[in-house]
Amino acid sequence: MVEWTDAERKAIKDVWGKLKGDIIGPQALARCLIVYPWTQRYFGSFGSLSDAAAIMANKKVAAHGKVVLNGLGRAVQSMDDIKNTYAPLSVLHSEKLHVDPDNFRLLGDCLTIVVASQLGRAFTPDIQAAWQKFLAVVVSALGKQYH
Ligand code: HNI
Repeated sequence: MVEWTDAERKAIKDVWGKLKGDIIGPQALARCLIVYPWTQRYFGSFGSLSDAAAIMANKKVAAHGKVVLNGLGRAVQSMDDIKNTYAPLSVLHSEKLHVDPDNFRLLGDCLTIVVASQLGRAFTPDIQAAWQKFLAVVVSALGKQYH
């Protein structure tokens, strides 16, 4: 069971409150597909992902980026039970989508970069530390149902 300090809880809720999900989600997913091109293999039904411009302009990528960010919102709302909250999502990514769980961390890193660029100076080392801990818990929970 993960322990959160009051400062960590506040930092994560504050960051979440500042994020423009409609922008951050699409940007993070697009960045992941561009920086780590092997992640494209799971999105064969999304149309053209032929280069960075195509990925950034792809409406299905943008829509799915919002879905992923909404999924992350569920973890923010249930910080004390992320593992159980994410159990069905973990099963889905493992058994149906067959997503290599290493990719969760890669998407998380892209998300952090996009968050940092949106928050600028407000993304202090302390805030980043809480945010990375939160993402590490999310990544671990998403990987829990793999066997
Ligand atoms: Ni992911 C579907 C959340 C990482 C590939 N993913 C979802 C859905 C949510 C979600 C929510 C929709 C589920 C449903 O329809 O019931 N995914 C998340 C979260 C992370 C994540 C919170 C990490 C932070 N997913 C990844 C990664 C990949 C990925 C890293 C592949 C590289 N996800 C998918 C695919 C789908 C998906 C593929 C199905 C898309 C579709 O609509 O066909």
